[in-house]
Amino acid sequence: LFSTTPTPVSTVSQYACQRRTTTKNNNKIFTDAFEVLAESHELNDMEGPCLAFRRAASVLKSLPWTVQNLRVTEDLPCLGEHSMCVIEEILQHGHSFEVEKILSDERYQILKLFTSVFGVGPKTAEKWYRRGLRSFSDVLAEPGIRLNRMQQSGFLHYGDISRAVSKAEAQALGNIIDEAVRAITPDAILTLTGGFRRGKDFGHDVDFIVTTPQLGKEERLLTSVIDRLKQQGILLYCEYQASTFDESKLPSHRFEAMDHFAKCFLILRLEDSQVEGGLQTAEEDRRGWRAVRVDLVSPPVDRYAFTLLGWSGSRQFERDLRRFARMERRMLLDNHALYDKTKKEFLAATTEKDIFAHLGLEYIEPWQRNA
Ligand code: DGT
Ligand code: MG
Repeated sequence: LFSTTPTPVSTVSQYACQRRTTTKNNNKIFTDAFEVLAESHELNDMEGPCLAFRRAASVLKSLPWTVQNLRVTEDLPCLGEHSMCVIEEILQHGHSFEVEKILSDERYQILKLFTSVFGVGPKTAEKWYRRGLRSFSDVLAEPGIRLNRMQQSGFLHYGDISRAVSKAEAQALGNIIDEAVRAITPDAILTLTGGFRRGKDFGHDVDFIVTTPQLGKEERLLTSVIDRLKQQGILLYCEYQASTFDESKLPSHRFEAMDHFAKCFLILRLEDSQVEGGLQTAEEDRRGWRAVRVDLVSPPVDRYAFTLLGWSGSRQFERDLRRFARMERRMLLDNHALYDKTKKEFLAATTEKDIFAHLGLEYIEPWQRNA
């Protein structure tokens, strides 16, 4: 009649969207190790183990306490045998030998170096590595290699854009974009999203959503903003992608696929005088400006909430929102829409809270989404 083994009370959900994860990470020593393992598997095109380590890292990031012995991890979800071994090694020796080995591996180091260039993904990095190229100068001197425009800018501005963007710099860029957007459409909507919306102090880029209250009026907004930035002489690089959004399409299963809204990937010139407290490094101070990566996405206003939720991240939070919707609710969620497969209907939303409510999830604030 009674079960002899008590059911463990697991308070930590396997889904990041049911956990609150601030920027304070009490288990950095473990999550850094898992992230190296995840990246190493990603560079070897092994998606399964890569995601498993990312999930393990994400669970530990959500804990308000530090893991101090292996026993406490037994009730935690998403920690497989391999992850447990890594935790055990770190608890015993202060570091993981497996992780040390990866970090000192030449192939790993070179692939990390190559993929740190804007426009260079794992496939290109692998191709260069196979050709025997081992440094930036090898790549730039290799006769048969044709860099695309994005990669050329990536090398040109490498120093600047591989350096983190501060909150003050993100704020300054917000002012610049705000001025540009408002000159075109005074009632435009501009929202800072990505890592800075989650309360991070630094980011690799600055992400914004721009749209208009009047549906359809957003269609030419982004190209006008780009023209204006060009006229101001601060546009160092621009890749514009026109909208391919089709509202009759069901939400996509794949997280990795980008959304279909009009967007642009930019490199902007930020002047020292525009940043409160000035630019960060001595070299930039001397020069008087730095280059910064900026992404703008422009959805129609009736998709604003889905875009905001989708671009606020973190990536792990987004993956788990979609997985939760599919596995627990028979719903499909992406940056465009939410679809209920049982009712066979789209569920509208004007705020992020509406989307959490449709999914039957407690609302998680942006600063609690650092999964
Ligand atoms: P950062 O910039 O490194 O400080 O960190 P985040 O969180 O701002 O990351 P970022 O800028 O790469 O992307 C911002 C959000 O946009 C991210 O959390 C999810 C969304 N996003 C970015 N890239 C993709 C993508 O390839 N597919 C999908 N579905 N979403 C993406
Ligand atoms: Mg970002």
